[in-house]
Amino acid sequence: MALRPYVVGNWKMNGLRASLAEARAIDRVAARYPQVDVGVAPPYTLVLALAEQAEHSAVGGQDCHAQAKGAFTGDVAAPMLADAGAGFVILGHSERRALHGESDALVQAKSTAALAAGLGVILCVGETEAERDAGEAIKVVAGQLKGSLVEGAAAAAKLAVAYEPVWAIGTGRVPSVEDVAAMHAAIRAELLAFYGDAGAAVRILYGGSVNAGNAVELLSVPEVGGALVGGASLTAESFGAIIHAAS
Ligand code: G2H
Repeated sequence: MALRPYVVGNWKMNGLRASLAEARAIDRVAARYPQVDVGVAPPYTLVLALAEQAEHSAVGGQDCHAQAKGAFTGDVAAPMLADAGAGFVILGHSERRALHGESDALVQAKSTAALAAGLGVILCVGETEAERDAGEAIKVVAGQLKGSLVEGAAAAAKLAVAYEPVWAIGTGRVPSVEDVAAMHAAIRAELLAFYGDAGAAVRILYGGSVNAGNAVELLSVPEVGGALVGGASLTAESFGAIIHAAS
């Protein structure tokens, strides 16, 4: 099954109102590639403004709470993201798992909340360097999927999985093409086992030091259906080159 390429920028904790101009430039690039689904996940403070100006790209959150509302100071709920114009949310990013202690069960609860709010979910998984060195990368990622996927074909239809090896994030290092291919094939197998036929339509993105120079090679790997991009998504020039590579 040929799936539409999906390229998503994760701006992490970067971006002020001045960045709205860069987002407009990204949106203009997206307009030139209607065959590619393009998304940008800015900090919460910019979600509404980006969503109001975006015409050819989707806007997403980088996290959400597992509850729809309540006394959770500092948190943002999935319905709030949807209300601000977000169409998706990134969940389970390794920075959330490492710095905020997020477990697979919490990521699953957040995914349930996001789906209930009508948001698409980009579920991040990935092994640490020690886990890869121990030969356990595929086992670790399979465990993360089993622990955090939400059941049902409706959930599968709103899901993308992002494979992001922790040791490749922001480091300039990327796995070999063979290792990416093996992991993406393993993720596809897990999705088919969990969702049945609906698992074939879930896009599997690669993330971790994707840039304009390596995007063509990474995106040509079987089962790599797009990219989750951090640093290189902050300018329309570099992100645009990655969108072009996906087209
Ligand atoms: C991985 C990625 C975006 P970067 O976290 O999610 O960031 O491309 O900077 O490694």
